[in-house]
Amino acid sequence: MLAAETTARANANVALVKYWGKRDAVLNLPSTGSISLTLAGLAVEAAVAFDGGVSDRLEIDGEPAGGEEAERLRRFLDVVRAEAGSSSRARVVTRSTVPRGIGLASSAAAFAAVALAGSRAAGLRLEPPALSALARRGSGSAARSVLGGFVEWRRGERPDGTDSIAEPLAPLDHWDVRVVVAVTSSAPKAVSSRDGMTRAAAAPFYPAWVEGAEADLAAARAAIRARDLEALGLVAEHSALKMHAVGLAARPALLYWRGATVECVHAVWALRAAGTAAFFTIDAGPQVKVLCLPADAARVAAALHALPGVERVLTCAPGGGAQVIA
Ligand code: 2P0
Repeated sequence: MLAAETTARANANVALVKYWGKRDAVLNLPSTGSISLTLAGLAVEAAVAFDGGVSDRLEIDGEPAGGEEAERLRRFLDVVRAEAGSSSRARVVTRSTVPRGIGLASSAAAFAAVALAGSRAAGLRLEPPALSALARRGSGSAARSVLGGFVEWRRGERPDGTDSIAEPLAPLDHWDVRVVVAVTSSAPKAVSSRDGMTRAAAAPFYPAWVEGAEADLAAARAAIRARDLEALGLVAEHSALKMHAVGLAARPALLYWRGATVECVHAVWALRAAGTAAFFTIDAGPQVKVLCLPADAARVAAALHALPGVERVLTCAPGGGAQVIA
């Protein structure tokens, strides 16, 4: 007997120590662990019902899903069906408050929401570790969006990935910080994260990237525990710059930045030189995300907004984990 339609909501997350490279591309097992902060307000809601029919019917933000996006969602529904021992086709409707395809982690929020809604709709009640492992199959970073606040996704050692799951590093109320997002381009990115990771893995600096991860993870864990913004911010900048440096040395080279991205980096360093604790990170796109304290968020947002090429600025507080809402 299959459950009726279930709706779940999940937030995007920003990695402070990055996931960039896979040890298994089918199971989305990472070469390194990563640490993130889940962000309030950048959410995806997913309604899923396994209601039979001849094929999966998929709607994303009011439009029928197509192409690679639809294929990826169908493959993920096959994983949910395999876990639930079901062959029933599904109806999936997702609605996003994250601008899509511009490097604001909409796939993390989407696959975390579909994993929760889909597993419940298929009659499964997964605990967070199993839910994280399921979400990971849709998109690696979705493993982290299952949980709220500061989260670590463990690399894991097992070939089946059962130990490559996200764990909470601190409860949501442990430390109130802000992430100010400067959007420098709304154009869809030219190279997907998946392809970027494949290219990076063949780059000459990749072994150094993997080797440095454990030290970065340890520093970030300690900084979060101690609520030490400078320590966390400095390791976040270092992790992001190393990730992008690996891409620069790849063949063909991988450069996600635009001119305004670089201007944001300099603006963050200028804020810091003038006494404001602000630290950037950059994902697989040209947007810049700036970690700061709540009291400094308006100043940081104003400084970024004033830069030529910055289209808009969003300020996000820490957000909660994935939830069933209907
Ligand atoms: C992260 N990114 O840790 C890194 C940093 C982008 C840069 O995870 O192939 O959509 O689905 O596992 O999770 C974005 O990549 O990639 C990402 P897949 P995903 O947030």
